[in-house]
Amino acid sequence: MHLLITGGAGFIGSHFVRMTLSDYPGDRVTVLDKLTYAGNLRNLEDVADNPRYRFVHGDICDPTAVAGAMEGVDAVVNFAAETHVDRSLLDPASFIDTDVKGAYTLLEAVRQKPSVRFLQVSTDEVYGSIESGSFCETDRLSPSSPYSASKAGGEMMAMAYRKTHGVDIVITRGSNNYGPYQYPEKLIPLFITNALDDQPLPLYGDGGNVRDWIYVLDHCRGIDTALRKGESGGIYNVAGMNERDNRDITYRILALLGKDESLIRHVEDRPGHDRRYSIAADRLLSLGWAPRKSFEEGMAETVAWYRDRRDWWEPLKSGEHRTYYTAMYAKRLAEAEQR
Ligand code: NAD
Ligand code: TDX
Repeated sequence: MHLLITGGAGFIGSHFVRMTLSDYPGDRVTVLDKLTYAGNLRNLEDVADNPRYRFVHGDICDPTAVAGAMEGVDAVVNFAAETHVDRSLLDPASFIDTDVKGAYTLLEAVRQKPSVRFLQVSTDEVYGSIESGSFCETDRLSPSSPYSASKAGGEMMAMAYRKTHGVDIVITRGSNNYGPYQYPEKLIPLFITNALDDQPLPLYGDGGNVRDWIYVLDHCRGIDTALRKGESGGIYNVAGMNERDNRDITYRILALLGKDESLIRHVEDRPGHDRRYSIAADRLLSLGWAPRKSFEEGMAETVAWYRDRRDWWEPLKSGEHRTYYTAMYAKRLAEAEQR
């Protein structure tokens, strides 16, 4: 199989590229990536010389770049997206462009090639918050942020192209990922790298928000199962079955690094902050997938990776991230210091 992996230079996409090349020796991979602040060719260094891998620098909103990258492919796996909820509060326009218009542009191209399967990588955030129990795939979507609304829009576009044009689409909705190569703006890598530098950990609100955490490779294997075994038009939740509140995550990181709880700062909450995410993965489990990595092992490995790979994250934190971090946290951290 020849796969077009959009957003393959990002966190999850780069793991998916590595997994595909290693698990399927007959497969080829083309990556199409715009290399935004979150895209990083260093994430793909170890496959750069693989003759079954090709990189195309381009935007999924650009029909010409998409047509070129799609030459000869059997399936498209769309990871490309703007992905950070906090940034979607500061600048929603880029989310609507990539997460909705980008999906539409890819679907227009796939529509010309009836044998190509299109997998839209989506998120549990499209369901919104749930107080108790877990969402299943037939539940109503109720996104809370411009990010999750844009992701829901991308899904809707995929469903419309199936109904209207018969495009072979599959959708996955994954839980919160963690692992190596995650950009240091998301909770886990931000807190690990801040703690390594003895910088404050800005915990939103009371820290009681719950997320279902999945190790990145388990998510990739779930997407791969849906791609290869899922039914056309199928939607598959990819759950970690591992719910934790943000306080638990924070204390775990501090304990693994031997750092003091005094680094924690309770800062002003994220507007529209979803209290709890929870999804049931029965459909995907019935296809033979299950998460393999325990949270204890995955977190220990992830913390060790960031401890050993300052060469990877220090340049990111001193670049564009510094401007973003100041805009996002300076006021909140100053207020927290005054309390
Ligand atoms: P990421 O932010 O690390 O990477 C996104 C990648 O997409 C980057 O390489 C970036 O350069 C690329 N990109 C952005 N806009 C583009 C465009 N217009 N054209 C081409 N490339 C573009 O994201 P991630 O955390 O790896 O998430 C990947 C996908 O998985 C996203 O679709 C996201 O919504 C979904 N997802 C993420 C999580 C999570 O916890 N991170 C959970 C569930 C689903
Ligand atoms: O500094 C912080 N302090 C804090 O308390 C940050 C960055 C986050 N948080 C909280 C907010 C959330 O309750 O931690 C939790 C996780 O936050 P994020 O890492 O920003 O993830 P989340 O908002 O849950 O969204 C993620 O999961 C689903 C990804 O960013 C999405 O791309 C994915 O679709």
